[in-house]
Amino acid sequence: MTLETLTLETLNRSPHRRLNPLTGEWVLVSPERAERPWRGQVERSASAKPVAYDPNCYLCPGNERARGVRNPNYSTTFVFTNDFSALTPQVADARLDYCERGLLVAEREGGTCRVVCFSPRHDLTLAQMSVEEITAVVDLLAAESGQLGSLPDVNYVQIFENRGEMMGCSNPHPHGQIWANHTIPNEPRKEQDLQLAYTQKHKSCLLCDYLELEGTAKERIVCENAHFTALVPFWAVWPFEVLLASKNHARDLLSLDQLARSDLADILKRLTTRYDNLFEISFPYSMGFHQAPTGGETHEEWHFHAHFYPPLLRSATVRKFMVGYEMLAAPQRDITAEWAARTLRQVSETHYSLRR
Ligand code: H2U
Ligand code: ZN
Repeated sequence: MTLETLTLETLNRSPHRRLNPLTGEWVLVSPERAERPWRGQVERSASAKPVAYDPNCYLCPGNERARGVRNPNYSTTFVFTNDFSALTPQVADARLDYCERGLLVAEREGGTCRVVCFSPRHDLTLAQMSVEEITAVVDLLAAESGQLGSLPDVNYVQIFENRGEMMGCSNPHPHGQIWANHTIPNEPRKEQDLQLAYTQKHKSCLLCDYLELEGTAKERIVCENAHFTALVPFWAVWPFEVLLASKNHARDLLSLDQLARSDLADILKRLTTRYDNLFEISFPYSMGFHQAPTGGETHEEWHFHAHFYPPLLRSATVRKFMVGYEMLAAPQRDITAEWAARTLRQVSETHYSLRR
C-alpha cells in the first residue's frame, strides 16, 4: 500500500484513528457516519422537581447516614470518610505471586475514601452554584488533596464526580468523592509514564505544548478564562468529552493560587452550564481531576487537568454505549471532536432554568 499524507484539513473525510498522547491509546473516528441525520431534539426526561432539603437524603445537613452517624448542620461544604470505603488504611505491604509465574498476582492495597458535599442544598448542581460557592469546593478539594497526599500510605489522590443516574450516581445531592490510594491507579499511571517520556524527549511539557497548538487552531476550544481552557481533545472518545487544563504549568490543586482557584470554579460553572443547555437537562457525566502523584517527588512533568466523560450522544435519552467493537477492540466515535466542540461553543452560558 502506498503511504499518503494525511492533513488536518482532510482528516474528516474518511475513517481514521487518533492517538491519545496521555495514555498511548487510539480511538477510531468514522466521520461520515455522523452525517446520519442529527435531529438535535430536546427530549426532557420526566423527573420530579428537586427539593432544597430532602429528609431522606444521607447527604443533607442534619440527616442521619446509613450507618447511624448524623451530618452536622453544615452551611457551605462538608466532607466525611465514606461509610462504605473501598479502601482502608494499610498496615504493611503484602504481595502474592502464586507459583512465581506472574499468573496469579495480587497485592494488598491501602488508602482511604472520602465523600465531599458541594452544597447544603439538595437541589443544586455545579452549574447552578455561584463561582464563590464553587471556589469553596475547590479550596476544600485542595486541602483534602494536601492532607490525604501527605499520609504515609498514600501516593495518589483521585477526586471525581459521578453526575446523574445514568452514571450510577446514587444521590442527586451535589457531591463528589476522593479515593486516596497507596499505588497510582491505571489511568493516572499511563498519563504519568507518557508525560514523563514526553518531557525527557522534548524538554518541555506535553500538555503545555498541546494547549499551545489548540490555542492557535481554536477549533476544539469550548471556553476559556485567564487560567483554564476547556476543549474537546483531538483524541476524545466520548461524544462530548472535555479536557479542562490549567494554562499555567501547575501540578495539582494545592499549588493553584486563589485567582487560579476562582478561575477553575468559573470554568467548571460555565462548562457544566453549557452541558446542561445542550439538551436542556441536568447533563450526566463522570469527571475527575488528574493531579501529580503525591509520593514526595516533585513530578515536574505533571500538568494539572480534569477529564469530563459524558455518556449522552444525540439527545437527553440517546446515550453512547461502549460495547461490541469498543469492548473488544478499540473505542470508536462518529461525531468528530471538532463538531462536538463547535456544538458546545454554540450553546449559551446562561443556565436554561434561568431563561424560562
Ligand atoms: P455516588 O457518588 O456514586 O452516588 O456514591 C456516594 C457515596 O456515598 C458511595 O460511595 C457513600 C457510598 O459508599 N455513602 C456513605 O458514605 N454513607 C451513606 O450513608 C450512604 C452512602
Ligand atoms: Zn440532600
